[in-house]
Amino acid sequence: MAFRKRVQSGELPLPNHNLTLAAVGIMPADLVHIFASQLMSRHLDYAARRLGQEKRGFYSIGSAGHEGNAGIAHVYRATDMAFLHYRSGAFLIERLRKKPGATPLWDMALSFVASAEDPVSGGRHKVLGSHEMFVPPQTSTIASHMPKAVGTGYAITLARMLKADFSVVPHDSVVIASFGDASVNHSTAVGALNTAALTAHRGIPLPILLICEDNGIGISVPTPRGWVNGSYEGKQGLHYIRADGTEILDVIQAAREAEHITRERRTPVFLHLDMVRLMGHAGSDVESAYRSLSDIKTEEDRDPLLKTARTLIDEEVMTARAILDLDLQIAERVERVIEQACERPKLTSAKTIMRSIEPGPSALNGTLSPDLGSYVPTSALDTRAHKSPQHLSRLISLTLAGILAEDPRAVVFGEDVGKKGGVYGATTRLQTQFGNRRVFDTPLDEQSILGLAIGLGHNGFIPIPEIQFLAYVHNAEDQIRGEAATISFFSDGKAANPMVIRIAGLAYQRGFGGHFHNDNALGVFRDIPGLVLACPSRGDDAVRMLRCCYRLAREQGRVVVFLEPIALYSVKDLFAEGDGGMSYTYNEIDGEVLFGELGIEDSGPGKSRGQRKNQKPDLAIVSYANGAYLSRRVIRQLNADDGLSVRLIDLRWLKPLDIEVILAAIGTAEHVLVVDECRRTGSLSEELLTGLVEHGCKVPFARLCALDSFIPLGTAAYQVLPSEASILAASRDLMAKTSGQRRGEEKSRGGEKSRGAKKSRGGKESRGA
Ligand SMILES: Cc1ncc(C[n+]2csc(CCOP(=O)(O)OP(=O)(O)O)c2C)c(N)n1
Repeated sequence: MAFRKRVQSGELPLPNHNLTLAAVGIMPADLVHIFASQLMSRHLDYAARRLGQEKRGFYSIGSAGHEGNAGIAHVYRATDMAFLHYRSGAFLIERLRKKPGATPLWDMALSFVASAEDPVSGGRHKVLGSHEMFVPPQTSTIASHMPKAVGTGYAITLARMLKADFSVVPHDSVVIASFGDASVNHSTAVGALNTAALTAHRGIPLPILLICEDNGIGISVPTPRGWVNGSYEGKQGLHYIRADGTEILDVIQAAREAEHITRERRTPVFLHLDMVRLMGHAGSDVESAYRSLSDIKTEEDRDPLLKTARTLIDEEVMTARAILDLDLQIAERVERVIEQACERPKLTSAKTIMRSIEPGPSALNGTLSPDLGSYVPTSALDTRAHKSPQHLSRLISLTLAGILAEDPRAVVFGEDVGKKGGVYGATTRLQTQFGNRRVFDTPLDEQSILGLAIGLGHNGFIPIPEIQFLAYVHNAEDQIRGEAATISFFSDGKAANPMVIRIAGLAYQRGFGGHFHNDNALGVFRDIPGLVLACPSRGDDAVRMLRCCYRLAREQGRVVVFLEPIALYSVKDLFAEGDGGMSYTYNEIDGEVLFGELGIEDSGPGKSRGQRKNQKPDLAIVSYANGAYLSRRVIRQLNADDGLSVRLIDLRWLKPLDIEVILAAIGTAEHVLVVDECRRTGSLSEELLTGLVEHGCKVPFARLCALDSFIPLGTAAYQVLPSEASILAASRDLMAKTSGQRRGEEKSRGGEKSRGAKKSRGGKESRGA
């Protein structure tokens, strides 16, 4: 092995600095400790590569060449939360070894071989992480961890300002994020770095160390020389420090300076470390395909292990012999540990794999917390609002006030939620009541908003971020999909990113048209494992559902999306002007809607209270949000004009859908119409109808969806959305067809075969408009 040969022969790279242990202020024993971490990381890389070749290990991207980052782990405290680049293995090992009795090699080996005993992900992925040592597990998406690292920095500041006793890390902590040089160009990184700089520029303390581990290349594409320093040296709001990441004394010296600035001055530092990438990008990478051999050789000459060995020898801390002995000893230990880890059990059941992502409805049912609604306001204005009928958006702000009052961990933030009280008034007066630390405006960047939510959750808060419009969540989708929602999976349930993301969305707005403010697609949430999607269609439900959503986040660590139908925000009446059918008095709304609980409303002839139980509804309309609102109005007509008894089933909880519960609610209804205001393709009605069919539902059904169109301006929108007219028509159509069908069946029972009868059963889909 080149390392051993060169230590033996004394052919070690010359130092490019004149630092000494004494000048840097590091004890010899500490340097030996760091060196051992570097060696462990390197030998784990060798082992991972070998395991990959033997098809016994997985995902062999390594840390070789980046081991200088162990010096940063040495300088920073074990409670400084770290979101790591996938090449920060040596950092992690040095961090883990700060804990007495730690077994970093064993822990990491279990992760490499995907053993179910892996203490971090439980065998789900090779991750760099440790719950106990404040390293949230991180896998491979580059830059996606940076918004949450910035968010965690803010969360530390906020906890300190609020003197929060629930803070996970000490109030003088710093957060650390490492990333590669090509990653710096990712818009997620650019956004996070910008938010960090902007926060500092606004004079808000932000204790964050941003480490660019610059090896000059991203897979095969070189980063232009001078690009990273040219972009970040002297950038407003960021303190830039550069060091040779292959020289351990240089790293330690830079880390000490960075530590002082981040911890004492609480200012973001951009630490730019020049690294080398050894052994190619990953296990299967043939580096010689895109890099000259002489370039590869030059890099190898800068091997940080050779350089630490040289420093140890020059400073007479270790002899070459002792270094070789230590290397051999670690190599053998890694070998042993890896072989043992290969024997440990793997994950073998879907149930175990998924145990940390399945919401547990039963855990919440029956344990109402009326305390979330018991807030008594002090101002006359708010008292009046509590006691008088209010529309949806005001009821939401009153509910948020109740939550903020009851739980000091709750924080509300987003674009314009502060002074303005939200574009539609859903956060009205919250900042006045709870101050600008608990209710605040954020920069105009959805990734930063959601990253902040994740970061706040990491430090003990229960964040309630707002995304201004549904269409704009797509700008930041990965922060939900790839980050917030995955952490319980990759940590085997040891970590969570609790949050209730409030999103104003869906169509039917009058006066503020066009696609982006009326987006009607939920597909982005529907396939995210573990995510809960709630969507009320009336104000009293919104209050009671939002309370439950908050508890799902607080008590189960769930990522919850609370989708608020914009078009219903200020609707006061249901059937006629002044009837107040969509207005509710907050003080009269008790408790919660349980997770998964449907809204069931029966109406029509013979549907008086006493008779309901035994009557078969002629029709069940299954809907949600605006669809439920429009259906309520149509149902009144169906009751009065058509003499039909109708059951409205308001889904309320759009993900997960519990088909058995929905089937039970349909009960004995003779027809089912699904009214889904979202686009036909990818809409939840696809899943709903598939589920009904799979469960053997024999009731004739039809589906009314929005068309696969974007939403145009003005009244043209109604051409592509379900409307009262189309709901009415679809209901009548369904009833008429099936009565025709029944007549046919009766005929065929009388001896005459009807070919059409069977075919029409099961319901032909209706079109949207
Ligand atoms: C968002 C995203 N896009 C693409 C990739 C595929 N990918 C993995 S590593 C990498 C290069 C990263 O280079 P750099 O940031 O310089 O880090 P290095 O690997 O050199 O340490 C790419 C493109 C990814 N993991 N994530």
